[in-house]
Amino acid sequence: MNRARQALRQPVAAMHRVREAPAQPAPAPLPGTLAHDALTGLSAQPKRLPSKYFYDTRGSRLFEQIMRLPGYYPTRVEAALLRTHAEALLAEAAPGDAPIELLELGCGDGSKTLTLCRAWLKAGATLVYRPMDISPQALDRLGARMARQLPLLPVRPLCGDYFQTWPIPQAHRRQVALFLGSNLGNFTDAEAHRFLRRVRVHLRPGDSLVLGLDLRKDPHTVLAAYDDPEGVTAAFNLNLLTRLNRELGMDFAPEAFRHYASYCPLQGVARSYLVSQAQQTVHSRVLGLAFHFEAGEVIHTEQSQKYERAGVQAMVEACGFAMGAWIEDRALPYALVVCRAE
Ligand code: AVJ
Repeated sequence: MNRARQALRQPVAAMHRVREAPAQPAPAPLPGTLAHDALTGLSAQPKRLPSKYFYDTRGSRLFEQIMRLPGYYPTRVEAALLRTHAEALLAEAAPGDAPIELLELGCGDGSKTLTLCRAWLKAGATLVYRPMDISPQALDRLGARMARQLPLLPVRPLCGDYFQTWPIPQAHRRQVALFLGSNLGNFTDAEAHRFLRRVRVHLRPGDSLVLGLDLRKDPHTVLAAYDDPEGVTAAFNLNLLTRLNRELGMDFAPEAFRHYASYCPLQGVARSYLVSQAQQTVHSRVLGLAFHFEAGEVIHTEQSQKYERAGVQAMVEACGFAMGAWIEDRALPYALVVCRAE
């Protein structure tokens, strides 16, 4: 068989990642880094990039803009639930009057939690607020805001990976962990289970985890939350390419890709993609590699699971929790779920 025929017989996947001959071969990136995840994801079929890389400085600012969009209901609905049901939540998540260590996993800008803490203090709780985040800047901003708006609340931030910085429980304190914003929905099923099990390992009987979860609803409503006419979500999605250009020396032309959002009501999953508008090849100086795109080929960049009650109950029970209170907005289905460590 001649060489040309052999080349034709190569599997298509092998042709999608072209190793160029760099002056020096790039060292294999370490697992858990952007370089590693981009290399793996862009070599895969279909291509994917992890959504956790959305949140650089510009991405975080764009996400704050998303949270103010008229169509992005989760933030507003969750904030209203926390405001309206703060006392019920306190009674469910931390019955009795032991002092509470409130651990917020991923702190965001803290406005929802500010309302919650104010209500809990007013209800007589003894409370220390421990926002956890990998971004020191986010924690600084949050700390300053809390000091201004709720000076009576002790705030002790924890910077780093949740499970590496998780504080050792104190005998007389109850830990209440908060994981809001339907952030759990970005995980695959397997990742969500693993995450919940790891949280459970750190808690003791009597402690609890409060989840904020977006629920299944009219597909039009969900889709509109991920495909705004203002184009903010598109900019948020495309910013991932700008980040790869900066951090991996890539040459993506963001205008050569388009944001595409979908919602599958059967699986209850919203998905976001970047669609290549032409056949093109993109290079990375850092990786010493090129990646080929067909016209219309997609990079899968995010999934947001929408839940239903039975599924949540099965999931939290499989992870060692008992499902406690389920506080739901009926108009725009969204729930605060108290998961009790037993
Ligand atoms: C912060 C992950 C919950 O999935 O709804 C918003 C992020 N992506 N619009 C979500 C997001 C596009 C958001 N989470």
